[in-house]
Amino acid sequence: MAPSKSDYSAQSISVLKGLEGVRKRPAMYIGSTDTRGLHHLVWEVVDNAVDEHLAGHAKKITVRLREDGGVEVTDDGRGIPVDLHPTEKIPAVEVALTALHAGGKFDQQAYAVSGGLHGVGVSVVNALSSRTEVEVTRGGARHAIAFERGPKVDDLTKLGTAKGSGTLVRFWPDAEVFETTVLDHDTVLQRLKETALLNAGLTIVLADERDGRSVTLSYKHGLKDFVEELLRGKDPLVPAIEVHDEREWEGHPVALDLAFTWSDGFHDDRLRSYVNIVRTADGGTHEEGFRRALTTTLNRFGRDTGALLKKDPNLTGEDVREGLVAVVSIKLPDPQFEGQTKGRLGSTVARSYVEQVVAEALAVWLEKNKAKGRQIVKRAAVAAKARQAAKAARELTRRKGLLDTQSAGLPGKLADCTSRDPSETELYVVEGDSAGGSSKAARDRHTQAILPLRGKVLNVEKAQLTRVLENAEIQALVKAVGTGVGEAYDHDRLRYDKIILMADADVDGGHITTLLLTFFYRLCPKLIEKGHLYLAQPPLYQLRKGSKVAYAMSDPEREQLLKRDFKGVKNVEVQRFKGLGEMDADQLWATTMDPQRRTLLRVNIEDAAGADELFVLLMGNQTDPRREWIVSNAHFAQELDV
Ligand code: 0RA
Repeated sequence: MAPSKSDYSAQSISVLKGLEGVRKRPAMYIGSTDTRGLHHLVWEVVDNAVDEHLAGHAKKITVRLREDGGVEVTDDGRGIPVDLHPTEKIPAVEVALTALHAGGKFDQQAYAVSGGLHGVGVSVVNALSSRTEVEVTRGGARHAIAFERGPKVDDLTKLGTAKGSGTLVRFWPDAEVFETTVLDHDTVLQRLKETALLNAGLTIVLADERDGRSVTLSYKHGLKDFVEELLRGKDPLVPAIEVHDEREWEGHPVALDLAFTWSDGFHDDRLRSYVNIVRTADGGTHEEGFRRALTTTLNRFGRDTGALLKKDPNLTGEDVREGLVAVVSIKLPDPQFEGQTKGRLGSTVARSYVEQVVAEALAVWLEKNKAKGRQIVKRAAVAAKARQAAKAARELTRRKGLLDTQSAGLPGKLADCTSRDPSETELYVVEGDSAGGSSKAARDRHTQAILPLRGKVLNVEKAQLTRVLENAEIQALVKAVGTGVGEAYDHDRLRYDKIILMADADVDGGHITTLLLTFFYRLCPKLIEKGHLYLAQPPLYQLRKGSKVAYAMSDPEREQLLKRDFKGVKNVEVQRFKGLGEMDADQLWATTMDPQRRTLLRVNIEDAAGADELFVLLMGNQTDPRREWIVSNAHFAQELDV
């Protein structure tokens, strides 16, 4: 039978007063009583089991979400001690469940490096649960004890003999406390996955008995696997660089686990940081140390090896973080958290420690991987240039209130179409005056407008968007399109359904297309996002025998046509078009402009990450013909038969 309250010693009464306090002000202990606070209970119990893993014992943790709303967390660690607590004279497991911050587990010195310092304690979970049951297997026997809303309701009893060791905590979050007691599968899964990734060799099972879903999470390579996850299928520039360190720093036992690389797949950074296995969503001193080390070490390496030229400015933190994917996990005793959600590490020891260790390790890695290192530095330098150009272009747009179309009429060079229904119209942006001439002759003048741009004028240095905007050709383009650019962009003013860039399939044509795409991407990305920007696909070859004519976009296609459509035919006349200007109006119509027969590539920004990749690519020393980079960026330009 459960003892009545009067059975408790004076000490125990004060202990229970503590738990009453938790019930009165739950938010002080778990942040809130909404769904976040609810999930906090699970993290608390799981973190205790993870600590047992970090102490070198538990290998497997099972989290069961029960049909009746309860949660069960099992580990195969040593088991919470069941012997009598020396001063309290009650079983240690009872102390752990009823005393706020009780027991040796929470002794900072003993668990300095193995985490476990963050928790508010499993007693808080007990206080906020309608019922909590704990089963401990230890010393050849299985024991059980139970609590309700804090106080013990069943004394510790031996259930029988049992092999092995471990702890089971089963609790039912209290509906009197929480706004909701329904746990979210995905939220739990994500957190457990993160925990498994940070603890190589630990197996975590999530068994959701409410719908039968069961997931086993186990990662061999830990942080390397984590970086792999964060890459989400994008290729890394180099295999993840790993750093593992454990030492005494300014009198504190500290440890660092780190894995990082870069990817062209995106242009923000994907940096995750942790302190004692707890996520620091707002960063803090450990992240600062890491970033400083990256910036100073890469700048030094860049200067020493000439990857950074004399005229290049130093790389900034932002530059070296472009495309960075990193997981920083540190352990230190008594970490100080700051900010409203306590998501930022404030402890200053972490900054100098991480900076020092990363700077050393990265310098060693760079020494061994010089070519890759230069590539990393060069990439950051490109990012810097792109950023400067974009900033300058934005400022210019703002300064001039530039290019909002109300201010001026249509450009003189525009051969507009007669239709005023923007849903059926197309604007061909054509490089060169001669191509402009043949396309004007070829077009369907009801729906197709032609704007010739003079290539030479346009062929300005790529990274200089500012100069592009001052360019008369580009200003004509903006006026024809109608939307304005930058902050003045107004999608409803778009004058054509399709803006089609038509350039020669050679290096110069590629340059111009690259420039125009960069321009659209930076100054009217909406137009791309909404699917209005296209690339025409003029052919490279015409094959003819008598009245039989075929066109090929590439050398392989030409060979294929010769083998298939002209099989056995002698003396096929093969004409290579050096540029659009070499095609007559009929040829241009048949191959590139007739909506029934042409192929257009729709410029398609699938997601922001892909766009960033494109931008870096465009801003780099990318000089290949358009066709080549489109092929290698298939997610950007999608083939479409229109
Ligand atoms: C205190 C001391 C020892 C283990 C634990 C607590 C412990 C706590 C939890 C919570 C969930 N699972 C757990 N497993 C172990 C060490 C006792 C010893 O020296 O054997």
